[in-house]
Amino acid sequence: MKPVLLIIGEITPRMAERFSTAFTCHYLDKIADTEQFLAANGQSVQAIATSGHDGVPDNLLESLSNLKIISNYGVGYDAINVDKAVSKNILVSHTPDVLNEEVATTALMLLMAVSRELIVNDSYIRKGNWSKKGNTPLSRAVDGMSVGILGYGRIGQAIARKLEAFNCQISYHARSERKDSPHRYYDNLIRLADDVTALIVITPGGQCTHHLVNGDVISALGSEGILVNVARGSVVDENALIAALQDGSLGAAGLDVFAAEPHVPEVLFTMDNVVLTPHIGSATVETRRAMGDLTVDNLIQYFADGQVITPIPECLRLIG
Ligand code: 8YV
Repeated sequence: MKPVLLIIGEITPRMAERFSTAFTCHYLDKIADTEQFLAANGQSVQAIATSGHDGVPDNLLESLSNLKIISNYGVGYDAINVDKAVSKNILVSHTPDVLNEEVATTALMLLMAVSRELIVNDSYIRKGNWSKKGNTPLSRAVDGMSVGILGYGRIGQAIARKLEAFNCQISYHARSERKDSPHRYYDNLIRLADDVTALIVITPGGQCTHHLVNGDVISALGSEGILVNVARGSVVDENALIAALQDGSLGAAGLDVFAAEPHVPEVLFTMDNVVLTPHIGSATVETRRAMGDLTVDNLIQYFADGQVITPIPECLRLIG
C-alpha cells in the first residue's frame, strides 16, 4: 500500500506526477471541509509536502497523529513549527544548496535594477519620453560598489562570489566570523550598514532575525544607500523602511520579500526608487525542478529506509 501524503500549497506538474506514482495524494487546497477530512483521514496521513511560504498549520501538526515526515519545498522553513515537530519525532527535510546560485542571481539582479534604474528607464521609453524630453539622469555603478551582506551562509557566500566579478568591496555580518573568508567581517550590523553603499539581506527568517534590519540599520545605510532583501519580509522592519524611503533617509530598495505576502504595502507602488518582485528568488524552471526533485526524493528515501537526503539541522538526532 502506498503511504498517504498531504500536499500543502503550489507544486509543479513534475512533482505532482512523481508524488502520484509513489504516494496516495491529498491536496489541502482541494479539500472543502478540513475538519471532515481530518476525521476521515487524519490517522492515515504519514507525510506532508509543503513550501517555505505555506508551512504547516499548527492544528495539522496536532491532529495528524501518524505524521512522520514533512518535506519542505524550499530552503527556509520558518513557516513550520520545528520545536513542535521535533517534540513529536516528526522529521523535517528541506532543499538547501540547489537554489544558492539562483537566489544569489536574484539579489544581484535587484541591486543592478535599482542602481541602474532599470524599471524607470524602461518606462521612460515606453511612455515616449526619450524623443520628447531627452536623456534620463545618470544612475549609479555597481562596479566597485561597497556591498555588505547580512547572513553569510551558503547563499550569502554565493552572492559574495558573484559580486567579486563586479570588483565590489565586500563585507558581511553574521553570528560569527568565517576565518576562511577573504571578505571583511563586522560583528556590528549598524557599523556595517554605515560603511557600505548597499546592504543585501539573506539571513534565515524566524524569531531570531525578526526586524534585525530596524530603523537604526536603515538610517545607517543613509540617503545614498540601497537595501536589497531576498531573505524573508520579517527580517526588515517594513514600516521603518517605508518611512525612510518616504523621507529620503534611505536612497533606494530592491525587495523580493514582504512582511505579509502576497500583500505589499501600496505606498511602495508609487516609488520610483524601489524595485519589487513577488518572491521569485528561486523561481526559475531549472532551479524549481531541482528543488522539486529533492522534495520528492527526500520523501521517497524516507519510506525506503527511514533516512532523508537533506534533513534540517534540528532533526539530525531523529535519524540514525
Ligand atoms: C520558495 C524560499 O519561494 O527556499 C525558500 O526558502 O523562500 C523559496 O525559494 C519557496 O519555498 C517555494 O515554494
